[in-house]
Amino acid sequence: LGQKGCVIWLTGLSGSGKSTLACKLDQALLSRNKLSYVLDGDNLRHGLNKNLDFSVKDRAENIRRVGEVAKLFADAGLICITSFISPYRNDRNLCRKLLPPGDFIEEVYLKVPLSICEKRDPKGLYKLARAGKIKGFTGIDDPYEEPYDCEITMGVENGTPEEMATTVITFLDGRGYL
Ligand code: GGZ
Repeated sequence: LGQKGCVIWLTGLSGSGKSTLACKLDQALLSRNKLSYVLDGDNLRHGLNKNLDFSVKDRAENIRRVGEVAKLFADAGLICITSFISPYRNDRNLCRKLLPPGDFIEEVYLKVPLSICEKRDPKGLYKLARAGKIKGFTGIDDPYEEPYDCEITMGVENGTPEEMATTVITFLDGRGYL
């Protein structure tokens, strides 16, 4: 296969652009004949994790399972892209420890201000959260803990999703994953 598995762990608020970046990364890797797979709320929270809600405890379990599944994909030699808010530093760090040293995880923080995410509000969820119709919404009445030491931090000033994907790909290339 000529490919070493790894995990690209995207983290950031709802509306920060994780799904869009995940999709662009997936396409960019495919065009380089690299096998990749995106794990996100659509394929995990609706299936394996459908018994989990957004409490602190269930978010931790959501992220733990995502980490374990991502590890399996990486073991299989794929580049696994995970797209979850993963708001708690401790949960993310536990996932980091699941992967053999040097094999993980390139943590990519989409640092987009709440005001911009809230303006985008693609699913209208921020509006519902502000109206008190969703409780414990990340950024509104639930915390997002910024990474201290992630590999890549990017925001709107770093260009289009395509350009951000190129940045991540260049980084992976430099790490010998491609
Ligand atoms: C945050 C919530 C919540 C609450 C539902 N808080 O924009 P979206 O819709 O697609 O992204 C959000 C998604 C977050 O799921 P994750 O599995 O990524 O979260 S975590 O990593 O914290 O486990 C949002 C929707 O689910 N959503 N309720 N209370 N986001």
